[in-house]
Amino acid sequence: MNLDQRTTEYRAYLEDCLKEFYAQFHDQPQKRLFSAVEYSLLGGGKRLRGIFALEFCRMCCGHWKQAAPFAGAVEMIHTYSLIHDDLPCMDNDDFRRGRPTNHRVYGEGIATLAGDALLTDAFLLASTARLPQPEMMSRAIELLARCAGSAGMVGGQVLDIMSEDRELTEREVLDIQSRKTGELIRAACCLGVLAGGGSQEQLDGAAKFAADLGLAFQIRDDMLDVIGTREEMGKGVGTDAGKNTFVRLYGLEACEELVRTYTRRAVEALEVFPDSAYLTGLAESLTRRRV
Ligand code: GRG
Repeated sequence: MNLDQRTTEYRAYLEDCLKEFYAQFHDQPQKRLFSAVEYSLLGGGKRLRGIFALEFCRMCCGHWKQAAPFAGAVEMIHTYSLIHDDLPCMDNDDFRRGRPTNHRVYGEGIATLAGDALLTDAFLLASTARLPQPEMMSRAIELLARCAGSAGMVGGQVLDIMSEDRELTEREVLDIQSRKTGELIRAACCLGVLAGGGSQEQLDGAAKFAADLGLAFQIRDDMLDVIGTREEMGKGVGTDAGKNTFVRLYGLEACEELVRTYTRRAVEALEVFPDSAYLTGLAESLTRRRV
């Protein structure tokens, strides 16, 4: 197993699936909407959430392509959250993934609708999955909706906005970030297990991996806002100053140690999978990521 080779293969396959999904709408007259959707969806990104879905499926002995509709769906929901997060009514950011943000190119109205379309279309794509146990489909859709919705990612964003003018406790920051970042990662990992026909024990392992990896990922994200450069990140840095980040809570040095600790815990949760070498390597590489 070569880490870079498998990552490249997964990314290329995901890219094709997403392109193919939107190709079905190419005869529709609302071309500006699809242009805005594709601008953000096919405009780069690490594709980590999609890769998690494909790899968890493979680790459960399913063929990884079985998880493609779920992998595509989580990438679409992730992209919608970034488009909306960048809007003037949210973070008001001008750059994302090395390019002007969606609303800077298409205007706020179309950018908002592109996000709405991506969220809704994600469920259309997810509905095309063919699970080894078809009765698990409703569980999969419920999981995706719960993780992305009001008690998950959107809920985390709301709690974040509501607490902008006060300093949060450690417990509150952990709760908000687990929802904002961790829940969609949990959906990706657990949907991969469902697509691969994994056991309840493997589903629990995937959820535990996601919870710890999500925190490691967000702590590193907060660190990169301080130590990263705009060129590396493809977006503005230093924009979190004064916000309730992990760096504010613990300081840079302790954050570095925490990223390693949460990553180690995430990797430990993979013991219920027979071949977790690729995912272990990927998780460890994220502790050093610069983007
Ligand atoms: C419903 C109006 C409305 C807004 C929703 C839910 C939401 C907006 C925003 C929260 C999601 C968010 C921006 C969380 C931060 C997670 C995070 C670390 C994003 C960056 O992920 P990467 O590094 O990005 O995986 P790439 O570009 O590589 O895909």
